[in-house]
Amino acid sequence: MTTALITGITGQDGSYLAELLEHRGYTVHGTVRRHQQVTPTRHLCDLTDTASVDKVVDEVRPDEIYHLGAQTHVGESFKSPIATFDATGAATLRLLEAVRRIAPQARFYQAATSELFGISPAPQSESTPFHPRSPYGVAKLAAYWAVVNYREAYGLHASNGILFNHESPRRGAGFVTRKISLAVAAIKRGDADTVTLGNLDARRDWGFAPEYVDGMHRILQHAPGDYILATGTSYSVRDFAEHAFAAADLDWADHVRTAEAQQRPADVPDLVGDSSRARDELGWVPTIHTPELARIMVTADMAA
Ligand code: G4F
Repeated sequence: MTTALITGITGQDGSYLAELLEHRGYTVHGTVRRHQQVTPTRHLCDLTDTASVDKVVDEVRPDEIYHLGAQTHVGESFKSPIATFDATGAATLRLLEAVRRIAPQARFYQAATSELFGISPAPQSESTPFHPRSPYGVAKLAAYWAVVNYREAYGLHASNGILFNHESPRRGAGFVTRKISLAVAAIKRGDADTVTLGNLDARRDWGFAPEYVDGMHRILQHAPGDYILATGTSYSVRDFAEHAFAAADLDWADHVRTAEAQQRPADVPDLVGDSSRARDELGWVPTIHTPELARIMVTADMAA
């Protein structure tokens, strides 16, 4: 039986990935940050503490590691840049060091991100230059190169999945898609009348998270390398709001307000991924695009 270790197992991607791997016959372990959540397969682990990271790798001795745990809020990273770097950049190095010393045969997946591309023009592929625009992006850039370095220097089976935005009804409320879908549901119920957003012009390539965790698994079954997962389509935040409100028979323009306070010191204007490599080498093909995604999220929040 194959044993997997997922850092960040309680997050959107971690929860979908755990379900997928268990369905495929894996024994799945995960790291959690709170004592109350500890079970025989859920290990208390602080990714900013080297001894804690070493301990979990030693206890689990995984065949596959999916490193998803991080401080993943881009806006928040401007307020806590150093804590973000530690939990997102240095943590990856801690885990790679633990793998190199304790479980060098383990396959290692790192949750890289389209935020690496920042202001590089769309569409972005694996050969597009990186130009991150936030402390989060900078930390993820360090993590990306740490994975490449440990692959080249020590021969680890280590890969980066450069995932473009991927969402679902399990997405945290601090991300723009879920903020909008929750607001639509609240407005429809009569509990609110407006939602206040920041940059409506930012364009993202939004896909459906369950399809992306399948891509993560495919990446680790292949020779190590770096892969983009994206739909290849681009919509603005305004477009997403329009689709989400329309799914509840509402007009977004009646309910969306904007405020300077929601803007970031630097934003990423336009992300559209070219995932040809993943399609060709992994057979990974996403099927859900932004209009359907918005409908799925709004329907789930209205039913909750
Ligand atoms: O939903 P967002 O916060 O996601 P963002 O910044 O693209 O990052 C997400 O995707 C990355 C993959 O590319 C991950 F690496 C990362 O961890 C995270 O999961 O913001 C999307 C866009 C931004 O341009 C932001 O400025 O929406 C804009 N936006 C406009 N109003 C807003 C809001 N974002 C948030 N969170 N809240 C708003 O009110």
